[in-house]
Amino acid sequence: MNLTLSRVALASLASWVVGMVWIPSAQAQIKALPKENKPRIVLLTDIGGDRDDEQSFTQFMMYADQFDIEGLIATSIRIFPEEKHRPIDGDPQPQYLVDFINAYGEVRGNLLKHSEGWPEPEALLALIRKGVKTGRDSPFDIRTGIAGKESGHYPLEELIGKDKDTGATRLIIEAVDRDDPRPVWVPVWGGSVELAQALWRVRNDRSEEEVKKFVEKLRVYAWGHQDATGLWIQENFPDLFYLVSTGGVIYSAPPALHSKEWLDTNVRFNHGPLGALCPIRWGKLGGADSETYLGLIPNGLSDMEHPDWGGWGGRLRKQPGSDKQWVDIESNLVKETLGHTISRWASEFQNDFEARMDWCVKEFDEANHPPSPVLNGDNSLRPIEIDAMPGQRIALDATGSIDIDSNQLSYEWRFYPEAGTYPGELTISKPTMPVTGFVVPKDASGKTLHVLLVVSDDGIPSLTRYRRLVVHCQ
Ligand SMILES: [Ca+2]
Ligand SMILES: [Ca+2]
Repeated sequence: MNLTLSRVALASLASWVVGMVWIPSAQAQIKALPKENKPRIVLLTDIGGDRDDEQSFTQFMMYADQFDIEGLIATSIRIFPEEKHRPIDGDPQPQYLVDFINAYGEVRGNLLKHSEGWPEPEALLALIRKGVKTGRDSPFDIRTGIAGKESGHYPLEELIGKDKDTGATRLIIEAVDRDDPRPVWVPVWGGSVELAQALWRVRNDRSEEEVKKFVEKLRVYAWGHQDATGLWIQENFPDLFYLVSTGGVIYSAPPALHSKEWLDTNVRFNHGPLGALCPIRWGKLGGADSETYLGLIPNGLSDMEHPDWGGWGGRLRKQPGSDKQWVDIESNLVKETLGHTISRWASEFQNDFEARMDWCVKEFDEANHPPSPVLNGDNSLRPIEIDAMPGQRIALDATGSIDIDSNQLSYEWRFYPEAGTYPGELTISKPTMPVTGFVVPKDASGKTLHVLLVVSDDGIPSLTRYRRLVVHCQ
């Protein structure tokens, strides 16, 4: 018997139980991402209040194989009038995280039939921390970060300071201090007091140089300013890479993509215990907080070190006067309205979510998996940046792109003007052929052109992956 045969024989054996540990027999199909491609994440969520956090967390867990999750922090709840039936008083609700991760633990064995790298539920449970109650309730201006007179917010000095450390703030500091060159992303779905206290502590205890080093390793993507600490952080740590959006993931997408019916069909029913926990929120899928991590999914489209390049997490612009603080964009180039920079990709990231929910319950052969595009011979996910002269012809070649399910692939080369600086048109000669090219416009000197390769399969649902070519015109 040769090695291949013996592997097949092994894979065909039924699952077995060793002691109390369940070992799935099926072999993982999609290889684990290399560590350097996985973003490190410490999540701050006010889960248990507005139900969209539960929706966003369901989707977040579907990418647990793509991320290195290093912290899950339950933060203070804002009490919504619509959720008055929930017996909560603003105290953080880590139990929600526990429940979702336990449900994830029940489907993890099936997820491993589709890809490698799904973390053990026990490891995730160990990362849960409870933040502090901050007295968040309405009204609060999420854009300006200024609390209304009746906000009920505790004053800043009651939230951060020398005796305000918690397990949550210590976890943030430990994650950033860890000997790992990758930055730590902190998606903020509610208030940011735990992050503020971690920064306060580091600034209090360390030298200026050490604080600088700490801040350089942090990346924050906050859905609005939801307590008084967001502004405090921005004012006190102007060099901190800090994104604020209030876009709403799919508010402006076709309703069919975020209706109750979509959610019931693709997530809530017949997709296992994790999907079953996902609630309906205001009659549909809200999930606005998801924009804080959708751009971190390694799909070849976004590079979150460049929030103005655009991707599933939206496209942002620098706050006037700052190099590190970013806000929502409204571009007049293509009538991008608030939220459109995200919703333009909605059919693609919703299909992706749908396929991954299938992974919770289906065999590999019964579900779809994304294609792997190759750009000019490069099969990494990285953007390719080149220098070129005006008038120069640039070859575009997607040869070698594959689909693990052997689906038929379709190709689109797409000029992405909003992401670059060239205001004119760019003609790509055969935009749906795998091999084509374009000529750098004569008047593009000093400008930047972004060209996307968009590769979709014909599986159910159709899945899409991307590559990005950035041309710096000399
Ligand atoms: Ca939230
Ligand atoms: Ca496929």
